[in-house]
Amino acid sequence: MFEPPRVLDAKALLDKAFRRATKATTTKGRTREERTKNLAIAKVQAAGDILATTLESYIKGFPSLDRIPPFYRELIDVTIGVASLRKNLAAVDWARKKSLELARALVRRIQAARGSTAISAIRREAFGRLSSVIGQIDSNLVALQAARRPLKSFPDLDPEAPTIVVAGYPNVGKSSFVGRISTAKPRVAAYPFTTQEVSLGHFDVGYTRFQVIDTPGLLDRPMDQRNPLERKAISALAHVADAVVFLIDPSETCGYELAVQQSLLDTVRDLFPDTPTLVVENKADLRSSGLGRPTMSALTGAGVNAVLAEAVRLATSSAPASVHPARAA
Ligand SMILES: Nc1nc2c(ncn2[C@@H]2O[C@H](COP(=O)(O)OP(=O)(O)OP(=O)(O)O)[C@@H](O)[C@H]2O)c(=O)[nH]1
Ligand SMILES: [Mg+2]
Repeated sequence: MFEPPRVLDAKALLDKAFRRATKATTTKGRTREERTKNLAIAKVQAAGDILATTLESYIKGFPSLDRIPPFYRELIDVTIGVASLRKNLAAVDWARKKSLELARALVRRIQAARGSTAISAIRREAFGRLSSVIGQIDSNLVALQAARRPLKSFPDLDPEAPTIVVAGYPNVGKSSFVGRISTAKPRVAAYPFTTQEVSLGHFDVGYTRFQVIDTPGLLDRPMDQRNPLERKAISALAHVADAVVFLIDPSETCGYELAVQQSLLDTVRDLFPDTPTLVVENKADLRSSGLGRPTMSALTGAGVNAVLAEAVRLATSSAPASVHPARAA
């Protein structure tokens, strides 16, 4: 989803900028002093420009925190912290502006200077002060580099597409259901803070593309067996879910009794309090509970279309997942 750039630490960044700056050349100038001056100007300008453009590319390469969808915002908060990412990016932006300002001011002073010694002294001062500015953001650069890996691991969800999340105990038939309704082979993505992966399928109704998220290992056991980070990362799914399809296996061939399946349903409802949940009995070819819930067989296909139609209705009739209606006090 996100491809943040590699971020150099202060020392490596300065090495890069100064190495390039030393290569700056000019043949302009009629006298020796003029040439010395123009060369000093070219070097200071080059150093300032390289630092500023590199820092700018870092800022642009990270997600823009004010515009990212709530799902990703929450994942960022769990993994690296929105406030800390914001602080590090702000520090980098400060150094970017400062580098440009400094380079400009010192170029003006070189222009006004007389004599090679004075010119060289200002040039050295410029490099020293640029080093000091970049040195001050070393820890921010290091933190940004560390933030790359979690950001790169975020699953690539389309936050605009109406989204159906499929939940239920292992072996109840989630993947069979998702495979049956998806038009293409589902894509698999790592899920932050869990050893699990989500699998993303899609299908179209008219011109609308729907997203289906299969959640093996995520929404298939009690949340109290998880650490807080995992719990938060899982609850971030509430931001993308427009409807939840919860599969129950009344045949219990999945290996879990109906009673424990029912209590997982309660957990999932707590996780998605504002999302309509469709409870479906799967494996109707084997058995149904007779409780009047919708039934289907992901194996034979019987009842799948009706379930899908109802899920689509729920996913499109509710408010967008990210909007939580204000509750009356
Ligand atoms: N008889 C019958 N078997 C089914 C049905 N749906 C799925 N199965 C079988 O149940 C087993 C588990 O199905 P999956 O679709 O892998 O279940 P799952 O919920 O994705 O399981 P995990 O990925 O482990 O969480 C497979 O052997 C399926 O063939 C059904 O409607 N009827
Ligand atoms: Mg599965």
